[in-house]
Amino acid sequence: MQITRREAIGTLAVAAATATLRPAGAAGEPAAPAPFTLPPLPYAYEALEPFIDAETMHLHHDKHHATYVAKLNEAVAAAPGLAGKPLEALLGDLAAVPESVRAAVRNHGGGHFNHSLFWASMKPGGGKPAGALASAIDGAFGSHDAFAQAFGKAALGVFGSGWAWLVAGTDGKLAIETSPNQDTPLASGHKPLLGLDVWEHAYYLKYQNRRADYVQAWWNVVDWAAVGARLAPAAA
Ligand code: MN3
Repeated sequence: MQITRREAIGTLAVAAATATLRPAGAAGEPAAPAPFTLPPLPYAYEALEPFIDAETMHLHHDKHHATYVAKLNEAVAAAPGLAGKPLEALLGDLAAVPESVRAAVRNHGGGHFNHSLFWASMKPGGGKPAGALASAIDGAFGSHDAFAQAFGKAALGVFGSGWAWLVAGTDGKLAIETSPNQDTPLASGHKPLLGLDVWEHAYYLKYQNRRADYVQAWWNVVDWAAVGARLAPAAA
């Protein structure tokens, strides 16, 4: 079997990268296994059709989200003091994360957190807010339609890549906010209840530049029961 020069170089590069990820412990044991894992989708890839297409779900979950998880684990492995800390704690106090890995934790840890919440905020069939959540939305925004309009406007206003959020603030009141890149509401002490990914990778295959159509379609697959379940702990 012939090994091309390119393959040989690739193999060496992988070996070198692996070696740097495994600082020798006293007994030469490999570093502890990285703790963060890619959660499986709670539904089939095609379950959100026709609003979100299966190909986008495959790429978005299996490639984009998986990469955030892998790079977050690399960052945590490079800063041993972070091992075992919950992701929410890291993202809620980025100043406490060593500067050498702070940007990586912010970007890839944020990516992991945001996407985990995103998958768990959708389901086929969607629905409408009910109970305490519906009351809180009416109280904060006047009506569900007024909320949806304001949220959509915020989502369309995100310049470049980012997220639109429904959050519970430190006072427990509901609010709409946006974040750039993979920044999370946790960084400002807010509890995210619902997030919409408006990076182009979330919609470009099906909607191209029509972000407004994507936002409008997304309302059909929001799992309001899941959002409502986050409300009680947030307000407590
Ligand atoms: Mn995304």
